[in-house]
Amino acid sequence: AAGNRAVHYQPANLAARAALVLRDNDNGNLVTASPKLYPHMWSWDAAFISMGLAYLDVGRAVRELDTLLSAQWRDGMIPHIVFTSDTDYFPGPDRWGTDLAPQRPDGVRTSGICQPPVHAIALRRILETARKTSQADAELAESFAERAWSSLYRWHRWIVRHRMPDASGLVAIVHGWESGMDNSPRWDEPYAAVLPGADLPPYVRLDLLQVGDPGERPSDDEYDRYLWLIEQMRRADYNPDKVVQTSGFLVGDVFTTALFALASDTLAGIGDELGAPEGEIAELRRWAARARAAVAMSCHPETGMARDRDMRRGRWLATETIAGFSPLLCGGLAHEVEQQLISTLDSPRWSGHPDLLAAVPPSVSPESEDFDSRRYWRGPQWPVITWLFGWAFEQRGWQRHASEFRAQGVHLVSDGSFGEYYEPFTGKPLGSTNQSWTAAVVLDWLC
Ligand code: 9WN
Repeated sequence: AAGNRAVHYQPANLAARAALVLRDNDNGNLVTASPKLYPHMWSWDAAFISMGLAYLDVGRAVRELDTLLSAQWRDGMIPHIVFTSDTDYFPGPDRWGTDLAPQRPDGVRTSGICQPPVHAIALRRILETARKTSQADAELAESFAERAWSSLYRWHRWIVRHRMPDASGLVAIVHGWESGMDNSPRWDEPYAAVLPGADLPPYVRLDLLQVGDPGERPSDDEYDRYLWLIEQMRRADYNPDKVVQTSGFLVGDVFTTALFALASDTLAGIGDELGAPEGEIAELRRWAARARAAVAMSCHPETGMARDRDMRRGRWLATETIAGFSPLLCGGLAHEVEQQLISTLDSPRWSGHPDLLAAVPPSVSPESEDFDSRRYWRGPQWPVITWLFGWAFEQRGWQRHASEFRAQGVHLVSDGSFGEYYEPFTGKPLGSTNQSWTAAVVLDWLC
């Protein structure tokens, strides 16, 4: 049925199929991000996946986050990939070469960068789900939360200590992969300044063997830059401060900053319930306030859209992408400015575009000259991103908007293929099918 828009699953059947995707991708202690393209655990995928697993088995959801946290680096960083023994993904652990980094975790191989900090959001969701099912589930989730809280606090503290290097207050990333939106036009300008050295060791891309059309993935030129940045980090021994000093790519990521604000407040709230140390809870709230202010400060004076910042060159990056709506995730704007941003999101330039199959925001506006309807983060719609905005809207009391996003998100995925991302006009699933985080958000939408 994959990709056949004539097929349309009813909610109960769609949820059942989503559960099967998670079961099929489960290797016992981790659910791989997808069956073939991504045969390992990814950090922010794992957060969404655990939230989906909670609807099936709270113990299994907890095990997923336990697996991720057992790969946390000694300094607090949660790495972006936890590797299984599968060798079909490139770059694998040998190419990352993190085995020599002094802060690496014992007994598991990981990449050497991170991804957006959405884990506290997943923990909140797991607690809510577990409390609705049974007393035993609630106790299981709560005892996990007690165990995990300080690990998540250390993760947020790592971001503050090592990734807020300038006065903008934005969270810095040292690789486009850290944003989770790898080849977004957001990064075109900073990547143009990354010039791969002649001593970049040769490599063979494996991702192109898994997708039918290379036009759905980043280009070779982009991959050279991705690999060159890894080379630079290896040479800095993955020392976090040295990496920030030496990386050819250092960008204040406004979307990650908004998620950091949202997740820090969420973690503080969980901390209140658990009786976590008051000083640490207060710190989380201060970090959230600072990040929220940084997101608001980044907004373009005319369009109101939030901007990333090239920290190497001290320049705002005003490309028109979904990240421009970051302030809606975490708040912090004056009421009228926020209303204007919501109108832009709903307008024909974005979710209200008349040609969209489902009225959820694409990764890049179809009206932008950067838009490419099939290429990864340069135009397609990503169900997880819709989920994030919907969840944030619910927290902010915008129930109507949240349920519209949920209904339209379900419409997008109702073909039952669980695409990684979707062509916005036809709804064709692109990249991988049976992508775990897509299945997870579907469970959250429907259960
Ligand atoms: C690189 C796993 C990950 C997601 C990212 C998505 C993609 C990897 C890749 O897949 O990135 O990290 O090889 O393309 O961009 O958001 O976490 O699903």
